[in-house]
Amino acid sequence: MTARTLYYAPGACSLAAHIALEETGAPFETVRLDLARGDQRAPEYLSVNERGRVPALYEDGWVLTEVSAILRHVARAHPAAGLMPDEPRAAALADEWLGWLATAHHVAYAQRRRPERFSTDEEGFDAIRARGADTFGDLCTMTEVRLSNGGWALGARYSLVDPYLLVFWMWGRGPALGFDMPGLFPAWTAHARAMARRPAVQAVFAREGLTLPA
Ligand SMILES: N[C@@H](CCC(=O)N[C@@H](CS)C(=O)NCC(=O)O)C(=O)O
Repeated sequence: MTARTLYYAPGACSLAAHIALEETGAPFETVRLDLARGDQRAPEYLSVNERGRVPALYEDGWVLTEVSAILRHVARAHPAAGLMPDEPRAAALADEWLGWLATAHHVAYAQRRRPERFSTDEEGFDAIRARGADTFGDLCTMTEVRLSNGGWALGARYSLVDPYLLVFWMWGRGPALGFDMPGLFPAWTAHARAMARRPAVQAVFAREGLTLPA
């Protein structure tokens, strides 16, 4: 049996990997990092992931980072969990979702929260924050349209995309953006509520100390 440890921070993008692992039913351990305290920059963690970010998945002396890579790896390693579609176009659409979420939603949120990553000119930080919030709002609208037929990201079947979508719904609701997600994005909120009914999601939210979408 593979010995696995997920390094995560509560409510961070690592939440997607955490849910996917829990969905497989296979055992794993967790190490919780406090990003506000700077645990991600401590030498012990930099020896796991030299980039100082979560998530990181440790497996038998091997480390994998990047949310989308961990999601794909976990899904492939546990085909019985049904997280990765076999049909080529469904698999391609899953890849499309993962790429979009990682490069658009996550980056817009980083502009909102971490303008110093995008400019050395402190006078421009407010403009970067505002642009990040606007872009994230536009991305929420586009996500809402894609989910407007109801169901999961890929339609009728649950997949590795759905836990990742939940991360960004949570961030939209969170203090940095404070969007009225149920009022503005009802289809995405229905998706978040469906996620909240899954036992794996409930277990992970309890472990991370998060409040389920209501
Ligand atoms: N491209 C990476 C981004 C990982 C990332 O930025 N993680 C954030 C939490 S969501 C983090 O560790 N931030 C800590 C920091 O920036 O110091 C991925 O998709 O996994």
